[in-house]
Amino acid sequence: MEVVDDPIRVQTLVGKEAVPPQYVQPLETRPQRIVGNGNDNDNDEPSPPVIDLSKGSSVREQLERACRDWGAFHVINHGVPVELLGEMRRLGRSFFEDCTMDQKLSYGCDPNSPASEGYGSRMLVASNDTVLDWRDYYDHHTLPLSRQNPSKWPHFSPNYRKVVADYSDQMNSLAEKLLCLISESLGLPSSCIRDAIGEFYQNITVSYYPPCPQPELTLGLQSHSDMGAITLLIQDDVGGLEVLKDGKWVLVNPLCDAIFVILADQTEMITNGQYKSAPHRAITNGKKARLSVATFHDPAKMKIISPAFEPPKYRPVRYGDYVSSWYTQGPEGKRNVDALLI
Ligand SMILES: O=C(O)CCC(=O)C(=O)O
Repeated sequence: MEVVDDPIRVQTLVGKEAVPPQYVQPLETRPQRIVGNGNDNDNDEPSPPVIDLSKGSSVREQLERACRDWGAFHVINHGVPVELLGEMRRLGRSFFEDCTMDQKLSYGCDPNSPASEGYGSRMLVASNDTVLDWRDYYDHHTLPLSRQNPSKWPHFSPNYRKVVADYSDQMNSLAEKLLCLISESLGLPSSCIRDAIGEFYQNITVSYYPPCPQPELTLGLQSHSDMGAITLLIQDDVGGLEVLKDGKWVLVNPLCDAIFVILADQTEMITNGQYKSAPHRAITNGKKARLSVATFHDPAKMKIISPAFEPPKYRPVRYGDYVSSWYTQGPEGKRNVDALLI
């Protein structure tokens, strides 16, 4: 990977009349909707399913349909205290809005080390020529515990580190539960996908999308599918997350107490493509800043991932090699997982 320049913090561009040229998307990837202009969600547009996890035996059937048709869905009655979701959103936003730029930069991540922990602005960018995302973020390395070092997390508020640690625990439990239910929904032993992934490597990324003067030209986050096993995402009420469904971008309506589940590439491979990882992206907003918190659950770099069904449709891959190629070439939708198809 080429050495990238020190990133511009997108927050420092707020107030400009036009976006700098490096943020202008080519015509074919520009958003089709402007959130907040009345065309947020066309009435005929399908919406990702909402699954009530307290509903006992019908949950597996609903999961099966959602995983086959969407690769993404909301869960409610998920067991995570909704106050914790609110606190995570509130403190995440406070880091970006209440800390000075010097305070934030004291946590700056290394722009030349993929997924390095800390405050950053260009995580998914392969080279200096790539169109930039209209996003700043804070990435926390939370699991396994041997990798967790809370002194690398902001401490502008006495609660921040505790909330991140509690949030990590809760997301870990929910991700385990969901992978078990997803295995069962395919007739596999409950622990099948969980065992194939092994110990979770968990990252929590708080993304902050400042108001953008030209939302019609930009993306907050380019189209990608997630690399690992399963992502659990919460957002605020602004809206801007889209998932690709049957070739069309569909807006994911913010549901305050729900958690949005996104299947990632290793789950697609383990299920031999029966369940697909969901391409998604974030669009920007002309007036309001938007916040999301995505919690990624990935295998260890040494883990070899292969399909749990015969005949396999994907070549086995060492997860570390998968990550390297993802960061070297850039995500571009699902090109990395598609490259492993036999
Ligand atoms: O902001 C969002 O809703 C999307 C975040 C996301 O896809 C990511 O962090 O990988």
